[in-house]
Amino acid sequence: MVPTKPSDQILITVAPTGAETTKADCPQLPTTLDELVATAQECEAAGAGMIHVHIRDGEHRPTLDQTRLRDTVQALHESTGLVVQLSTGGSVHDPLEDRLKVLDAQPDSCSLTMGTTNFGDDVFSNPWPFVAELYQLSQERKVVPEFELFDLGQVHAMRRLIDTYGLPYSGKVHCDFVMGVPGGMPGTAAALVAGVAMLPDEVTSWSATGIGRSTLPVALAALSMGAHLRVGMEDTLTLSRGVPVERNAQLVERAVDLAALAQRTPMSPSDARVLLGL
Ligand code: KMH
Ligand code: ZN
Repeated sequence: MVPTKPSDQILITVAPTGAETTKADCPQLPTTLDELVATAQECEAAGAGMIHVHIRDGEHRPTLDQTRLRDTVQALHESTGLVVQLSTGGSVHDPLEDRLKVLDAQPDSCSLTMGTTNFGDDVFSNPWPFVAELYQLSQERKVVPEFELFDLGQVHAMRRLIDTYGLPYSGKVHCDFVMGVPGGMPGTAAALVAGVAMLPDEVTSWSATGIGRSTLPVALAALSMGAHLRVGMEDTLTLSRGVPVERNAQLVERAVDLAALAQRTPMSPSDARVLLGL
């Protein structure tokens, strides 16, 4: 089991947009490049060190368009210091070949989900050959993967991946528990404890995020175990029952406040780069 040694610093990752919420349902969701950049700047000022990015097209629909991805990485690098992580998960409708091409946009980091998960009424497809190809591509291209764990079996798959293909190019292994997706593991302290107990020894850092109503229970459980946090409108659209999130920075600010209670201070983007081996 990976020791959860207390650290006085915490990496807060913001996932501001996601691929599942429509602009029509949530007009405050940052879907244009200008909105994304403004959100990123505000979240960096509030304490975020990394941004997990999904982009949208001119109609606010999820896209993996290469030009838009490259422009987004460039704009975020020019206007913030944040570690830029592009989603390779995309939306549940994105073809695997388009998801592999995300690395062409040369992000600092990419998400890399460790297996297929029922995702509400849809299926988030991550067959083993795809996972293995994407991982080897991240090694070749020197992109730091963040291993996304939606279920306990995926912790074991990460073990298999590292045993088969070795460490990421950075030598660091950072993973993120994404909990409470209908079809994945529940967003509970018990599930998090079980997942952490299964982490390979090679893991050097881990974070957690809880979807919807599990956001706060997962954040509090993760903080109690010395973990890092991911927050953002990809994962939750309310601050409390009936109170919508108006700005992603509100969720970052809340994470900073919770971390302060645990006597942890937010990591700067440059410290985040050290943590991730960038
Ligand atoms: N949109 C979900 C189906 C990732 O970004 O890598 C997948 C997802 C995971 O959000
Ligand atoms: Zn995502």
